[in-house]
Amino acid sequence: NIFDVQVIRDPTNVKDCWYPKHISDLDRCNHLISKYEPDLDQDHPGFSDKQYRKRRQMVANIAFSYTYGDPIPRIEYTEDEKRTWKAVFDKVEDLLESHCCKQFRDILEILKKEVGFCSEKIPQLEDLSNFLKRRTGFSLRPAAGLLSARDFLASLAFRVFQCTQYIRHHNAPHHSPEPDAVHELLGHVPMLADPQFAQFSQELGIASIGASDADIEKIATLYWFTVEFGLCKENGKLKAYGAGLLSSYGELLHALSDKPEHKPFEPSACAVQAYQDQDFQDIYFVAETLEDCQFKFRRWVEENIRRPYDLWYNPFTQTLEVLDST
Ligand code: TIH
Ligand code: FE2
Repeated sequence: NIFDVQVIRDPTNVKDCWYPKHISDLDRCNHLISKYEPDLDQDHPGFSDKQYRKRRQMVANIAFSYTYGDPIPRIEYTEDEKRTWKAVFDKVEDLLESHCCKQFRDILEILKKEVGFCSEKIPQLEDLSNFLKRRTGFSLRPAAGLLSARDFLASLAFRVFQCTQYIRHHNAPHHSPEPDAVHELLGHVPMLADPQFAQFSQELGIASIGASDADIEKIATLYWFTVEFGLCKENGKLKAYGAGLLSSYGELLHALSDKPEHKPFEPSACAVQAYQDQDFQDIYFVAETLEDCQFKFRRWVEENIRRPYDLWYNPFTQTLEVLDST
């Protein structure tokens, strides 16, 4: 079983004494959390579909053999997979004006013009990675599944976004219990092409480097309620900017309805809020603006995350450097 690699590589040894210093060290930041995989989770829509599981493993294998600097291998997607992409894409487009934030709407236009983003074909990671490099310096690398929060957040410090490449099961296009390529490409990529949001994402990553397990949990929770499931205001109306909403028309409708609770974004409350990772959220945090969310997060990090050193990312060498405070 290819998922056994997580047992061989022990993440607990990594955390105290090791963190990625150069972008190529992300080759070692790929520990998987396998609880929601179709092989193990009976509620997964692909659990009883042998063919789906085989396909999933094949695509995941690309990520297992990927190393820094490789072009991301292209995938020939099946007709089923293309239909699933189209079903989500078309539906989200219907909800674009009424439900999605301006940053997302604007960049979707650019993606359509510049890389032929459309409902008819599933974009390739390599093409979108190149697009992002030009826009914000973000790049993508393939991931085999859901990664540990520590590894996933660490990659953000390097402006690297780890992306799954397989497609959700065709029986449940409206919501996937785990990340898939529809979620990454439709939900995350447009937002990572926005300079301010890219900066915020990187700051989440840098805050996580060398943090304690308890702090990682808080930063991951903040990540969850912002980058994944964040709402913001636009001319007094609620809009979605979280990728988990922008790639799930089921939850997008739910999030802006009056069913869930909406709370103002406040990092110290948000960081300890219990979250739902199998179904729609019961609660969403609403930012005044994305800038406001970034400022509040920054202040929270300064006041709450203690580390014996300061770090900054040197983009010329793609290295995290320790700032000597003595
Ligand atoms: N629920 C999201 C979707 O259907 O697109 C995928 C996920 C985002 C975060 C966790 S799972
Ligand atoms: Fe995500």
